[in-house]
Amino acid sequence: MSITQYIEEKQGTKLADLDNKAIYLALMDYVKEKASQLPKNRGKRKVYYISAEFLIGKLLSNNLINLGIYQETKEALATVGKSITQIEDEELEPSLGNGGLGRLASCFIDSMSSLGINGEGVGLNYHCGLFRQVFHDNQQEAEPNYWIEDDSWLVPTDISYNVPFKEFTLKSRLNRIDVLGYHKDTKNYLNLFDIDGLDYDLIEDGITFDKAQIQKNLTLFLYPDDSDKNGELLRIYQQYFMVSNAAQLLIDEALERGSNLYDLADYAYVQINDTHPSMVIPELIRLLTEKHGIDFDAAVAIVSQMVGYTNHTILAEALEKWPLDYLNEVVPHLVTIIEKLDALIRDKYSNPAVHIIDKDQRIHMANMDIHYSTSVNGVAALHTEILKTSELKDFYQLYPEKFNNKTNGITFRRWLEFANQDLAAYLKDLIGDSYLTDAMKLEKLLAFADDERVQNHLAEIKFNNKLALKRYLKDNKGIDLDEHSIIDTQIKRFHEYKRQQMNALYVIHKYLEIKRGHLPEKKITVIFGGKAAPAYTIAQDVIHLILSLSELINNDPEVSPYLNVHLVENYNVTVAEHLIPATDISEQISLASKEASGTGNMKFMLNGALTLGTMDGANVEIAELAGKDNIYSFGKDSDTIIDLYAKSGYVSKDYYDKDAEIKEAVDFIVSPELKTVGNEERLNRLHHELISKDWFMTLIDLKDYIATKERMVADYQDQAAWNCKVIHNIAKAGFFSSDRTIAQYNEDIWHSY
Ligand code: 26Q
Repeated sequence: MSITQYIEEKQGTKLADLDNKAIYLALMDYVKEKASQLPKNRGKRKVYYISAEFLIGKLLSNNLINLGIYQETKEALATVGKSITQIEDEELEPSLGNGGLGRLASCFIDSMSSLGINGEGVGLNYHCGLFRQVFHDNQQEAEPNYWIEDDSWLVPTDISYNVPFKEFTLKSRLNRIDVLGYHKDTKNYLNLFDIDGLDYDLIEDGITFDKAQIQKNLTLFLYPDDSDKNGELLRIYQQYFMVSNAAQLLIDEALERGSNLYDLADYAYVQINDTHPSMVIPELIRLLTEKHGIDFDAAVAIVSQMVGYTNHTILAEALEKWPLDYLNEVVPHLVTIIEKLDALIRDKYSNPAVHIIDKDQRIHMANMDIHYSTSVNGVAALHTEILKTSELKDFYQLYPEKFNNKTNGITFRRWLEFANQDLAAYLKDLIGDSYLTDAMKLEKLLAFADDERVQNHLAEIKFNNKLALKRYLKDNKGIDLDEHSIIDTQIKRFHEYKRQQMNALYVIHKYLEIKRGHLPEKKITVIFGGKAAPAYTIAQDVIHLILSLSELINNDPEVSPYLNVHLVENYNVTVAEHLIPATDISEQISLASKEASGTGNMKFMLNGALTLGTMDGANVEIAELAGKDNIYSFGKDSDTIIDLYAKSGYVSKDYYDKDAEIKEAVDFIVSPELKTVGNEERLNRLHHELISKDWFMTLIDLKDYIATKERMVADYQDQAAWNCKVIHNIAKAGFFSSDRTIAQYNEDIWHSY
């Protein structure tokens, strides 16, 4: 039944008579009904991908594409004078994630469905999710991000579990979202557990709320402020609620499919996405022993055969270490199990670095994961090497066979087929559409690298995407984009190690050059997008610096014809889908060794932007694949940086003192010009931070960064050479398909067939 017929039959009305919202809702129902008829994937060993985040993005268009009815829907809408973008605008973007880790989980569930793997996501249904970012006085403010409407993609189920905490038991309910594969007639689920009795009235000002009322707040926010003890306890409540539900679901489903639980590992595999779901290990052991009468040692052996741990970071502060006392307050029944797991390790190994509970009575979640799992993986080749040789060295010596690399990937359905429809169509003309299911086929493009017609056509597509971005930014974000400028984009969470501040210093340098009369041949628009954690002061200061620069520069008639700066409010998946296809320069400038992988870097590459990056994370693999001549690398390498940290050998003030250009740019942060638009306290603090500490070494790479960016901007003038590089990048992006990543997880870790 077509959508037009569906609306006539189901709703007794005509497509032409519906407004945009009603059309959106009708299309959602239509897709949900089609999805409900698809059978679940059925491999014997089912994968449970447990994650605190799923940054799924809007679902309508993606589902239409995967069902193979996107074009016909577009055409049906055209007959009543509507465009599908108008309808997409009606959908609220789910707010269940924060950054790379959550977006990766979403690409992975898409790929599991597209490959027909029996694999599901398990997480929480946060009603206000991650905060909505708004700017006031050039500063970030946080608001609740309600995203669940009366009609949504969530499908209620009657599945419910009792989750026992020390003081009370909380009943869960499960909502599901169908996860469709690309042109597949089977599906999987994203399982999102929730509580009844959530109370929005607990929310006070902005995103502050009464953190003590667990029974009413557990699924209100993702990453509630944990700067006080109540906040930390709430995170433990959330994590335990998530994994207890996952473990109960997994055991129930295995029993239903004939497991005797001693063979549970034949029926289930749990992938732990960073340490947030680590409590699933003791929880599974608890359920097997207390509820199902299996003895402790046998339960440990069973669970150790069905768990894998993915590490996404080497930043010490992100590796969770929960005080034993806190767990005792929330889930004392897990503490006894964790103590036993620790005792088993202490019997075997005397090295305190590999114990689970440290001398300060803190539980190292990653350590528990590594001991009681079959697999430990990093998310890019360099990252995995750093884990093996430095961060997790002691563990690598114990279990070399567990360590493996799974370089991240992205789903090409969302990040090419949907987000860049003109490029996708042109690629089909040139090389056919096999690249959609076999991404390595993109290499066929190499044959056209020097073809002037193809180069020109790609440039035209890029320009049209800039025009589309201009419309989007004008209508939704109050930004006036110059479509004739070079678009230089840095989109990611604000964090010092990602070094948005280095990009801002380039902007200052350029501004001063223009003021001195050194005018660039081509205008540059530097675009930022991203949120900063509300308690992360320096990251907030960097946001403030960029917003202040934006006000100063865009309003300066001498400068704005050559340079613009924008920070897009409330960056999310939808914003990324508009920015990435329109971008020329992809900023991937983290301090080498600090960015585990990055996935935005892959999206830009696939969409024909050239990378300006350090040799960090997956940038290293991008450089190897695309060829050194086709990306712009700069900066110190990871060995040098790791060595500098080991020797405490970096002194930012030395760089500031010895180079007039660096000093000039840094000092502009506290200049009278900037202080007229900015907040003195924030600017002073950031200036001081850069000179006196600069923990993530902004100044060490600044000169090289500026020089490389200038070379890049100059190279842009030779459009034939530039687009030849673009073609090399697109052609070699196939490796970064999440279908490849997931096939490798399955082959090496999950064995789900
Ligand atoms: C930890 C403790 C307390 C509160 C919060 C957290 C916390 C929350 C979120 C720690 C880490 C995260 C998210 C990490 C993340 O997104 N990492 C990114 O993962 C991507 C997918 O693998 C990589 O590409 C990025 O390099 C990595 O930064």
